[in-house]
Amino acid sequence: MGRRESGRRREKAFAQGLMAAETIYALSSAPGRAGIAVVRISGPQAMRTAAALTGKPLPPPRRAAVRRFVDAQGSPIDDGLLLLFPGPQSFTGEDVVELHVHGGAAILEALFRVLAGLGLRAARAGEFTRRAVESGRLELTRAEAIADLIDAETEAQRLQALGQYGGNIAETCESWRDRLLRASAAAEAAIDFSDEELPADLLTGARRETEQILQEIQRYLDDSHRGERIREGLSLAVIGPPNAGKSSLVNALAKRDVAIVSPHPGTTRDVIEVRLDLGGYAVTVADTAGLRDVSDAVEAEGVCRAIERARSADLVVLLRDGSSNREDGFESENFRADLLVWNKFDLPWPGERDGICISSKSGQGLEQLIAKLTQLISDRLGETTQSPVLTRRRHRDALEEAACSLRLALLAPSDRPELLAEGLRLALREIGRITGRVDLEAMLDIVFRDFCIGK
Ligand SMILES: Nc1nc2c(ncn2[C@@H]2O[C@H](COP(=O)(O)OP(=O)(O)OP(=O)(O)O)[C@@H](O)[C@H]2O)c(=O)[nH]1
Ligand SMILES: [Mg+2]
Repeated sequence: MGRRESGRRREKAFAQGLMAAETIYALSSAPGRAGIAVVRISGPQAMRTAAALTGKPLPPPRRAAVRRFVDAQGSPIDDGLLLLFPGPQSFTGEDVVELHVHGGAAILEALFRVLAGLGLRAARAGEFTRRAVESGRLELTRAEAIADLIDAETEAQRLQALGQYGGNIAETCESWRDRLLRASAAAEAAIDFSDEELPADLLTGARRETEQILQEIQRYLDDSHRGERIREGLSLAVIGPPNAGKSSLVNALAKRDVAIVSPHPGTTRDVIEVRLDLGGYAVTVADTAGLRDVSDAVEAEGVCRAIERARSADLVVLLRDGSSNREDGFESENFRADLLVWNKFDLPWPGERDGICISSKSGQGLEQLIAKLTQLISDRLGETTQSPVLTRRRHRDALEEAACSLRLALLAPSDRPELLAEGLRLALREIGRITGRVDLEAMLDIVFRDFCIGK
């Protein structure tokens, strides 16, 4: 490390030390008019602040007390509840105070003015959770799970985030860490001591354990990105000939007018996306231009985009007009689609149709279609209650690096235990990064980039 670099690190550590000593506050409930607003305070001045705000003896820890909150002159701000969580048994590990006041803009404005007057600082996005991680109260993966819980829009996302908050990934990483540390100790011993001084199967045992862990990590990596897909949502493309009713179907699924519908073939030109909750899964549904040979340059571009989207989507629904007698050229065998759906069931049909039959207009068959799509998604993702999954690119990258180091470690010849030890060391480092045991500061910046204020 260069001198400048080390100087910068010292500066950063110093600034963080100062920051940690600051007492912070934030509105932890949603902004806007509300019955109740929860304001959270964390830091060394928290208890003193609570006393100054109430002018009364403080209630016992974790017991709600009704108090009148007052400003520096003793003028009332509002009546509410006061709750104290002395550190280190608090969310952040510091002294934490919660004020439940009425959720009005003027009350909060007055309260924040008093808090600022007492020398407190408004919290930055994610700062409470960040302090919890820094004080060792929370692993990084559980901090990420809090952000995911807040952002969860669907049942699958909620269950997955809850599982991660419960320690799914963290516990697995910790157990790999423990086992790798033991294997590592064996490899280090083999470097320092001669064969005669060591148990005969010490190194073979360490290698066997390394192989086993490598297999387990590989199983996690081979999960077809299930966790990331649940978190970020799957993509579904609706494609088909012009006028089949693709835009009408997307509107019916979204229960609102997202795309323009008209009797003119070639209405939709761009890919129009809408995010939906389909049977508990987050899905981005794409309406696309009707596929046909066209000379119009704009529509041709739309057709190209539709095909591209169909190629990249996780699921493709081919929608055709069941009422039409005319051949549309979309025989399912020459077109890759996960589901064939016939539309316009409300009109007279020339004959039996093979596939799901719906009417985007009347809503007939839509429930059946949604059930079928949900089943396809869940088949693809597996049950959400199944074994823990990687929910972020960050986890996957670290595990891929760890697997790579373990593979190299296993290539080490038996008379070169130092190579085995080095591979294990590198793998340990990568796994430690997932939970924040290693490189905590660097990881914090990455993880807390997309947090909200008051968390
Ligand atoms: N009777 C009936 N008409 C429908 C149904 N779904 C759509 N339509 C009509 O079919 C016409 C075309 O509908 P769109 O949803 O615009 O079709 P599209 O597949 O998006 O067409 P393009 O964007 O041109 O590719 C409109 O006049 C709709 O009102 C249905 O279930 N029943
Ligand atoms: Mg359309």
